[in-house]
Amino acid sequence: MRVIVLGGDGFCGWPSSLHLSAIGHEVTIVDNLVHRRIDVELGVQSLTPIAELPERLAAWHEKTGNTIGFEEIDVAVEYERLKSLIGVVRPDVIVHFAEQRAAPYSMKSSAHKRYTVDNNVNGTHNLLAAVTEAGVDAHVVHLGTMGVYGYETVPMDLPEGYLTVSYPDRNGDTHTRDILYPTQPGSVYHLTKSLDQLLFQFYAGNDGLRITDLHQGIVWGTQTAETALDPRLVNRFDYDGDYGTVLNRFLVEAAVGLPLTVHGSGGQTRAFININDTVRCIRLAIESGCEIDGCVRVMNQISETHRVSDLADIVAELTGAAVSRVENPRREADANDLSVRNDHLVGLGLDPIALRSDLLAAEIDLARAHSDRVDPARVPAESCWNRERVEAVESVIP
Ligand code: NAD
Ligand code: USQ
Repeated sequence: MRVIVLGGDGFCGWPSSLHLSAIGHEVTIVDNLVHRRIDVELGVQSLTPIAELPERLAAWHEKTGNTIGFEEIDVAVEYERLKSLIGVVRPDVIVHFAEQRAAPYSMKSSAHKRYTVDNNVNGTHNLLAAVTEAGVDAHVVHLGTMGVYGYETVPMDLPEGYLTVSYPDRNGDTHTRDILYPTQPGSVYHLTKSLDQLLFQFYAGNDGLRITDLHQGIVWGTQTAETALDPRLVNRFDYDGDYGTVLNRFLVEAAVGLPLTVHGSGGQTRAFININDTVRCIRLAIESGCEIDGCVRVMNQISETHRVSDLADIVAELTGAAVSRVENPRREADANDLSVRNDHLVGLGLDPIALRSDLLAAEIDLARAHSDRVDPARVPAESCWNRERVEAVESVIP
């Protein structure tokens, strides 16, 4: 299949692009390289030394003989270029990773909130409008987030996208329908993913676009079979207080002798997925896409759920690291239960990778190998969700 990967230079997009190319798909990456500029803005660098994208692509060709195309396009701004590329490539599938994806970054200031909304909502809408205007029957596969459901404890396994509701009409007869699960985003970033859902619902209904929205959990791990082929293909690994995600942060903190930064009580339960499963799920979503008809297909892309404090305890036991309970900069429930259905992807063949000590140990080894690249000053999570959180965090600074 011809596949355009929007955001193909990023943490999930790069290994997915390589895997799709390895199994014979014709891949074109679109990226405006903004995450590399955000690294400069934040004064951080990926734990792993990532090559420039042209060098990555040349290394891939050298190692495998496969060619991946690249177009530097800002999908949120350069609508005409995006539309024309879609018209020329006539892709069977467009995978959309190209969004600002860090919740703490989205909450740093009004400017960061506005950038995140402008970038993510315009990017998604430009894509849908361009596919429609170009008249190309491409299956759009979007990376959404589990965070659209919110994290209040509910007495059910979270369904995949839709909630079946029954309600009485004015004659007292009962009607049943599926509605989008009520969203409860916990940050401006998660809010943009909630807005994306409405854009998808509209274009699926109005223009018959074939759309899969993958509600992904927190990704952990770094390397895949393809990124491990050559040091120039290494995947990025964010550990800093804005872009680092919780388990990858704990692994780096442990590797460099810092305490594990558990926010609040650590009772937050979240869904997780290893990067190797992310890549498999993208393949499964793409290769099963012809069956979609009429409404948006939503699949929960998760392998398992864990409580943050349990993850800290597992990493501490493996490494002897200290666990530090820090004031939570986020406005979120201190503790929640979470149980999630992932029947769709399991039904398509996903065999989820569970957290295992050998996999965690491999990540810690990787972090130790690159420990000279870790800047301890960039580890604390300093982006506070609101004034009340600023005051709470400042009140405990010694
Ligand atoms: P990332 O920041 O590493 O990758 C995103 C890529 O998109 C970057 O290379 C960036 O330069 C590019 N990009 C952003 N805006 C763009 C624009 N306007 N035009 C062109 N390119 C643009 O993030 P990631 O971790 O790879 O996440 C990819 C997607 O997966 C995101 O949509 C994110 O919401 C979703 N997701 C990620 C995780 C996770 O834990 N990393 C979990 C769930 C969902
Ligand atoms: N946390 C800590 N200590 C840390 C960092 C985080 O206790 O050092 C806590 C947070 O307070 C939160 C939980 O860990 O309760 C998860 O935080 P995270 O940064 O790992 O995840 P999140 O902000 O939700 O965002 C990440 C990705 C995002 C994706 C989302 C999936 O950055 O792109 O959408 O995971 S999900 O969480 O399922 O919505």
